[in-house]
Amino acid sequence: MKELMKPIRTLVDFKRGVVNPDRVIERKTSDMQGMYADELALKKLLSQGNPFIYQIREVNIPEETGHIIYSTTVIYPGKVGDEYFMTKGHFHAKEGTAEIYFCLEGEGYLLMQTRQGRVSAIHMKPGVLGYIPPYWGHRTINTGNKEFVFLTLFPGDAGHNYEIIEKCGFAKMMVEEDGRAILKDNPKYTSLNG
Ligand code: S6P
Ligand code: ZN
Repeated sequence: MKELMKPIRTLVDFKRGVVNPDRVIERKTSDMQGMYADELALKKLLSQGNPFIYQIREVNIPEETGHIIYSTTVIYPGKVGDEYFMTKGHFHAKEGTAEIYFCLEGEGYLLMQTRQGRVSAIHMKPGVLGYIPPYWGHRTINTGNKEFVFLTLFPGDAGHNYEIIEKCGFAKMMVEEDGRAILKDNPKYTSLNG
């Protein structure tokens, strides 16, 4: 029998996320190349200091069946052209695994998409829990003017597949128009089915 793992106590600050993470992953503008519709606006932002877009604060949990991995993400406020700061987005490598997102601070959208191009979006604000069913790729977008912070929980063996989104993008994008966040067709989207 495997040795029993010890229980873990994690302190989560609603404004900053996991207080003492084992690992912090930072994504800058340069990590998001090809993901925004307005490539000139992205280049401009790169020349203006390559700002951080988001940060993930992770706790060490074994990436194995039976475990539940959890972490917090902070997406900073900002835009690339008219398009709001967002995460890269991914499918789980084991696509039949679900995930829970729980908003702690700020506001934004949880944008989801199937391999067939079906799209769904949930407006997130503190207290809203978004359930991502199996087989839905997911990306989050900060449409507010302060940090958008959320907690995520997913099966230990889910894994991540970034390639589909890197190759095809999302069918929809979230842009500011007349001071409001609206969901528009993404001109750069290419369907997986050709
Ligand atoms: C992991 C979960 C989140 C994201 C994080 C950053 O399954 O969905 O923790 O990893 O929000 O997004 P991304 O797309 O860069 O991994
Ligand atoms: Zn995920």
